[in-house]
Amino acid sequence: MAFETILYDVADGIATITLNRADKLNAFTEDLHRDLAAGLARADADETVRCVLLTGAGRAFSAGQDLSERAMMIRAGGEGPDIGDTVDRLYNRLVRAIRGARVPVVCAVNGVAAGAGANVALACDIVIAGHSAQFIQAFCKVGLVPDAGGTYHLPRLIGRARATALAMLGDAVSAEQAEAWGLIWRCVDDAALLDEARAVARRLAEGPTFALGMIKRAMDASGANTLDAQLDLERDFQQQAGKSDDYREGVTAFMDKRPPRFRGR
Ligand code: T3D
Repeated sequence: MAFETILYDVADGIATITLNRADKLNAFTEDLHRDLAAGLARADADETVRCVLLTGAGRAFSAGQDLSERAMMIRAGGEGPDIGDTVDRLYNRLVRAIRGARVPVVCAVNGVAAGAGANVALACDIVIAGHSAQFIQAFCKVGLVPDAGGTYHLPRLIGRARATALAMLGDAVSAEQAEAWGLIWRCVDDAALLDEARAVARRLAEGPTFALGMIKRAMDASGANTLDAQLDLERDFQQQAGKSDDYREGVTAFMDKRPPRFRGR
């Protein structure tokens, strides 16, 4: 299947997905959702893919929902759009696809990330942003509530006080501030963003994919689990990881004093 609104490329075990509606700041339409969902599914089904790198074309990562589509529906009169339906069908599916992905998802935030654009970025496993990037919970400015997992991830990442103020005021957070608050992993020079993100993606793609997938699931489970439940989960995951080829390779490589060659199994 050819994509109209994303670029999709696989090299060195990394599937790079680029949101490609630069003239509209990569705002989300039904078409972009369709292509992104298909791109993520393709990467998940391709066993040669051991990391996904998500970024945007042009000067923005994503300005969130395409409001021109919504404006047309509102102007047409009637009840207006049922955006609960689109959140359910499109944004929730997208965030579930990122969190449920078999492999780590790295996000390179190349410019402004607003509304659902910000929260899609924050749903990724490792987020790296260029200095010029900004994170804006723009929803309140159009009378909406943060979606795409914002009310889940924001308080967990930066605490309730900051999360609530950002959601209620809609102020922009610079990439530097985002790094200082722990909203993202790292803020880097704009010119170095893609190289830095690719370097992280390459390390992950050469890593123990099976264990990395379980690390992802363990981190997600910890938000709702008790310590006892989390200890049990760690036992179960460790049991499975301990049976992997990569564990054997890791221990053997350590004893041989050489770097491991993980095959992702
Ligand atoms: O509806 C549902 O399904 C519910 C789901 C909701 C999820 C959401 O994401 S709600 C929040 C939607 N997003 C926003 O409210 C953000 C709107 N955009 C902005 O606030 C600003 O554009 C930015 C802060 C992102 C960037 O500002 P700036 O000054 O760098 O650029 P600009 O001049 O505002 O935008 C450049 C162009 O992109 C402009 O088009 P033009 O005039 O050059 O033809 C602008 O209209 C367009 N654009 C920007 N954001 C959107 C957009 N077009 C459609 N939808 C957008 N979200």
